[in-house]
This record gives sequence, structure tokens and C-alpha cells, in this order.
Amino acid sequence: MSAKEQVLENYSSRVYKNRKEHMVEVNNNDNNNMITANVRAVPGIMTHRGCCYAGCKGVVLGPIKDAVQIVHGPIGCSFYAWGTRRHKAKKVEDTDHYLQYCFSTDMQEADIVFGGEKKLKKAIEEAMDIFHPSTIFICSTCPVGLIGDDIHAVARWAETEYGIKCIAFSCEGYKGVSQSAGHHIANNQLMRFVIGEGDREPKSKFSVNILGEYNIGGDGWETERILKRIGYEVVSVFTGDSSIEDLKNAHKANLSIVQCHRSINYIAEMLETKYGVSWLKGNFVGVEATIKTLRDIAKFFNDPEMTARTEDVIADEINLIEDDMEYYKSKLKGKKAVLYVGGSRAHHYQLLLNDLGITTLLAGYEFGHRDEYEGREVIPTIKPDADSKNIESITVEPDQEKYHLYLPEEEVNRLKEENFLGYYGGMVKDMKDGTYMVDDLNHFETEEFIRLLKPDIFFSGIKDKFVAQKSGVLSRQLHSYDYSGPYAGFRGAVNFARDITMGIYTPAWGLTKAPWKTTPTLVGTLGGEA
Ligand code: CFM
Ligand code: HCA
Repeated sequence: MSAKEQVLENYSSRVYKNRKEHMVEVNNNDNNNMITANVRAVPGIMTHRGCCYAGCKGVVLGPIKDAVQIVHGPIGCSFYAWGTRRHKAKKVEDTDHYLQYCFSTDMQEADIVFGGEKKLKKAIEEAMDIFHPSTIFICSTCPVGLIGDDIHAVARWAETEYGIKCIAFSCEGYKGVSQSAGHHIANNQLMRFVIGEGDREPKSKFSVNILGEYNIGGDGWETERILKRIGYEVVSVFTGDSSIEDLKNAHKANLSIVQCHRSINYIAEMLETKYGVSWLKGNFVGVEATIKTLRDIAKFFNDPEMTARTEDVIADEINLIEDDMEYYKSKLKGKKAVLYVGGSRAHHYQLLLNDLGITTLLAGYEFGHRDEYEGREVIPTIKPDADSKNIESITVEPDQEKYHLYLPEEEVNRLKEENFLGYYGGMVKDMKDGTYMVDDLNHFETEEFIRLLKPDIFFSGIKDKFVAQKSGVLSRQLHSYDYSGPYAGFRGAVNFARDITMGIYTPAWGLTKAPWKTTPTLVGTLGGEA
């Protein structure tokens, strides 16, 4: 019986029927790797997903450094979002910087009963008095939607009262089925109220946006370093180490490079429709992946000098890391991994693992949609359900004044047909036959798959980390990088390889034995027997 069948076998027939649709044994030959994703978790199952508020405030908005981001809700939600995601940012002179703060209305029972708008206004007044920000975001948590506070009206009030930009995000935690709904809500509002407002002309025609790069552990800095070294101008990064001013100018770039497709594909698409900015899916995690992405960008700009410069930089960067990578590869070759992360990294990190000779046995997303698993070609076949229909989807029209194309339209269309522009092939095409994709891997399945597949390392987040460790298996966090990083680009690959090698050669977890396995922790008699 396959590992998948062995895990499923434990379920009641109703849960079996549900969960089997979320597990695929990869077979790229018969081309049928259909998976169920972006639907509700089974009630009562210990899912490792997060909420809509986490996806909006925590993920997409969180890294924007110069907006005061007020969380309207009980304090717990704010505490949770206070620096835990490790989206790094540098203070820049003459730009506000609020990332070290945590702004909350600290809703109490009385606010829930009598309404919280007054308290929200008070919080804005206080923020204005102390910090004088030019931008305020208001983010809703669950109770705000339940009691019906009108945060959008409060935002309009703040704009008139103080002459600032104030944007409200109705990202109540319960919306949708995961963090994914929150990405969409954040994308919509940034498109409505930020992107397109700037008039800063790029200095170079080789101008790019990096979309879906949140600078976790400094990844975005390494990506930018490489791009700038080649000669690209980075107009905006969504949203790692970003400022509102940068984001306002995103429409001025000639190309968007999409790192995390799940969290930002809405903006990538809308930037193209409204302003003509083409996008291509890149990936700066993994040495080979980084090289491919750089060559793809050069192919888009189609300039002999930039192409040559790209090759020079690649050669030089490789030269600097080659020996280290070879050494770590000699230590790691043949090891086996399982990856379970949000919506992108379970794919991207497989490529870095390949560079090091590590095989992936199972990979899954908490909230990726079918396109992240199977590729964008399946999008037309995805049936919207009640949960996805609840999330607003906005449409944009070409902006007569600001629309611009770098390549002629026919060329753009040709490159789209080639699946070069505007395409993401998903994770499955990079996976070997016989390996597993599991969507919304829950606590029980984590334990079971670890027992059956016996990986050398389990990559995930804080909620599942301890499941692995208690099973005696090394765990590394692919969200927070366990306080290390950067892991992106050339230098990041070496950091990653070093951290993994340290972990694998410190097999502490496998050497420990749970105390109850050696001495009974409960002593007594049952039915008269010891
Ligand atoms: Fe994109 Fe992300 Fe991810 Fe994501 Fe996240 Fe994250 Fe993640 Mo944690 S935006 S989908 S919502 S790459 S916070 S930086 S690590 S789950 S795999
Ligand atoms: C989130 C944020 C998170 C959580 C990480 C984890 C992050 O989804 O709410 O579970 O360890 O990267 O900080 O994904």
C-alpha cells in the first residue's frame, strides 16, 4: 500500500473522501495530477493554516515601512503580527519607519458591545499626534466584521480631517478559507489607492518591479543586489523593505518579476491590463533557478549589452560560491526532504535542494491554489465556490494616459503563447514521479508521513516544527528561516546549505528518547492488573 493510502486508511469514510482529493502521487506521464486546493479544511482537523488577516496585514501590507498600520481588534492579533515574520527593512532618511511598532485599538468587551469606531478614531488621533504619518492603514480582525464597524467611513474621515492617505482593509480573519483571501484583499486596495499615483520616471529603460518578495531574512536585498549589479533599476518591491512612494510608481516599470505567485498574481495581472507592464514568473531561490531567472529577464529586455553583462555577473557570482556549494553538496547529497509551507516556498526550495543533491519526497502548500500546484493552465477549469465568491475581485481597464509597452504588442502575445510571459507552471512539473503533493497537510498527516517516508529533514513553520522534532527528525523553518537568512540568490544558497549541513550533522532529535518510552509516567492498576 502506498504511503498515501496508509495515511488515508485511518480516516472515517467522510474524511477519507475529502482528504484523498488533497493528495496526489505525482505522475507527470499521464498528465493527470489534479489536486483539490483552496477549499475549507475539514472541521475538527488540526490544520496548520492561518487566517485572512494574517495574509493581508501580516503578509502583503506588513513590510511597507512608512505606513502606520493600525490593527482594529483585540490585542492578540497584533502581538502575533509583531515582527514574527522577519520582513526586514532599513530606515531611510526622510522616510517614516514604523516596522518596530505594533499599533492596535486593543478592543475590549465594551467596544464589541457598543461599537469600536470611536476607539478607532481615537487611535488615529493618537497616531497623528505622536507620529504625524503620511499614510495610515486600518486592518480589521474578526470581531470588526461581526459587529459591523465601518472602517472605510473612518478612513474617509481621517483623510479629510488630516489630509493624509488612509486606506481601510476589510480583512477579517474568518473571510475565505486561509491567508489567501487576505492577499487578494490587500492587492485590491493597493491597486485602487496606491499604484499609479506616482510620477517618478525611471532613469533606465531596464526597469523592473519585484513582486511577491517580502524580504524575509533579507532575501529581497540579495535579489536586488544581483539585479542592480547587472544594471537593472528596481522601481518597486512588493512589498519587502518598501515605501508607499515606491509602490505608487510601480506602473512606471517595464517588467514585473513575480517571485511569489500566490500572494501577488492579482497585482501582476492588473499592472499589465491597466498599465501594460508585462510580468514573468521568476525564482531567486536556488542557484540554477536564479541563473534561469536572470537569463529570462535578459531575454525579455533583448539588449546585447545587458545579455553579456548578465553572463558576466553569473560567472563571477558562481565563481565566488562554487567551492562552498561543492563542499556542502558533498555533505548533503542523497538526503531526503519533506516541505510544507504556505503557497510558494514548497516549490521554490525544491530547486535549491536539487542544487545540493537533496531529493524531495513530499511537498505541500497551506493555501496555494491549483495554479501553484498544476500551473496556470488549469485556472479556467477551477470552479468558484461560495467561499471564493465572497472575496471581492476587481477588474481594471487600460489607463489611456499611463499605458506603455516595452515590447510591441505582437511580441508580447507571442511570448505569452510560448508561456514565457504571464505564465506560471506550478510545482508539479518540477517534481519526480512517485513523490507526493499534499494540500493543507494537517497535524495527523504530518506525523504519519514522517513515520512512513522517514525524511532526513522536514521544512515547515512554527506550528508543525515540533511535530517533526518529536518524531526525531530535523526541522528547519522555511517561513522565518529559524532566525537565519538570507537564503535567496547566490549568497543565500550558501547560507542555506551551511544551515542545513549544521542541522543534519547535529542529529540531536534522533538521539533523544521520550521519557515515557523508558519509564512509565503513570503507575497504577487497571481492572486489578498492574
Ligand atoms: Fe508567498 Fe511568502 Fe509563501 Fe505567502 Fe506566507 Fe511567507 Fe510562506 Mo509564511 S507570501 S505564499 S502567505 S512566499 S508568510 S513570505 S513564508 S506562508 S510560503
Ligand atoms: C502566516 C505567517 C507565517 C507563519 C509562519 C509559521 C510566516 O501565515 O500567518 O507558521 O511559522 O511566514 O510568518 O506564514
